[in-house]
Amino acid sequence: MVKRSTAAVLILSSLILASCSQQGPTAVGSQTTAARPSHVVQVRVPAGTTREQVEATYGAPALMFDAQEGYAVLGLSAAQARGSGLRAQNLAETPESNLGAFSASAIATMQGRTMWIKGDFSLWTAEGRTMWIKGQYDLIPENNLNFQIIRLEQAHTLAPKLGQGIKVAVIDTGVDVDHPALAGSLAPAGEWRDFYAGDTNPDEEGVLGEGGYGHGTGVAGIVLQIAPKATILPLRVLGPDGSGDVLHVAQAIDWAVARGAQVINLSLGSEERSAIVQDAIKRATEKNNVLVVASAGNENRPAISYPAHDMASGGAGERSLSVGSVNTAGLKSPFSNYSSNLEMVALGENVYTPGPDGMLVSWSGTSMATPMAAGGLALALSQGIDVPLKDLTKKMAEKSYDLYNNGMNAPYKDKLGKKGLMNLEAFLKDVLK
Ligand SMILES: [Ca+2]
Ligand SMILES: [Ca+2]
Repeated sequence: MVKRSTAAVLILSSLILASCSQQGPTAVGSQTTAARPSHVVQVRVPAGTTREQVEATYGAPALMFDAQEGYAVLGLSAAQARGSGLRAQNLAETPESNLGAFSASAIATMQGRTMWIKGDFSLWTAEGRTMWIKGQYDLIPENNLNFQIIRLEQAHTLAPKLGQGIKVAVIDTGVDVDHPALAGSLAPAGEWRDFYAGDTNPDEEGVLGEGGYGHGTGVAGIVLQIAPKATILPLRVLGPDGSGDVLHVAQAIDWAVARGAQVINLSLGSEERSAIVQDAIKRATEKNNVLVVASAGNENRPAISYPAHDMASGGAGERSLSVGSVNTAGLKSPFSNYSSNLEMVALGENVYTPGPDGMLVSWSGTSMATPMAAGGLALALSQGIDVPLKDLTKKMAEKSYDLYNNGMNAPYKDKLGKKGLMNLEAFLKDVLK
């Protein structure tokens, strides 16, 4: 199980995970086949209506349906989205293009090497959840500087429950469910889901160095480096190329809420606002008190991706946090999107984390900064907070380091968060009981 072969170092070229449309895969041997319609649209459902009635009314399958909440999401063909073949055309909302609308927010892979060559793996097992023996950051020493900057050691002293009892949903490419670094940290298998393929096993699929393979494992591994006793709920919505559908992202958010996730990590984004995904986030945050973090995206644009885009203000601003990336000098990462509605940044360059097949890999992207925030929120929640839950994400942003002193980051003034870089010690001192 523990791989001790000679460390094969694999240098992989940088790549951008572009969002692109794709044909739906056929789920082999799975319980259900993933629904991958061309378009989706949300409709209101009057009280007492059944799913069958909705489907009969529109002549389209209701792929999400909740009569209590009063909504259904219909899967439409391209022709139906254009206005033919749908029985009821008085749609309140415009059909959204479904396929491949979201993509993982990691610009770069990484060096990959076999993990655990130093024999430290026992620290990752179910029995030994404490990451940092003797206060030294020596399990993945490449991360030491990153973690010193965000004050992780002090955070672990302040929040010794280390995320215990907090379920963090990682909605992503799946995870390597057999990785020794995740052993004992995953939610019960009955709660796992692969929305992309339509089965119950969210194991990563793909080839290391291609597309999004390993992205979700890396994200989960970062959450656990910050909050070593948190529980990861792996939900797969992104395919091997790192892109995924509106429908699956929305379904996964609802699923995470129903399975008791307290934090949802979305290291993914889209240039288009999805009303369906926004509504799912609203149900999570406003109705169910779940905290949602999302990445700003990696196109070096003066605008951040959706759903992060809508997390700064209004009702959608509470219990949510948009996260961009800076380097260890506090300067904007070359890839990170930036905007006056970006709330905070963390460290997203060359972050080392578990990869599929027992590997250790390094990634760069706002995708890597985001789970640092998710882990920090899990630390706070496990320890018990002294502020209203709705204010917790705002506090995290407020207690971050100022990144604009002395003209620093001048071209991006107030666009890497009002303050800037996550500081877990200052955050926890402010919010813990
Ligand atoms: Ca699967
Ligand atoms: Ca917010």
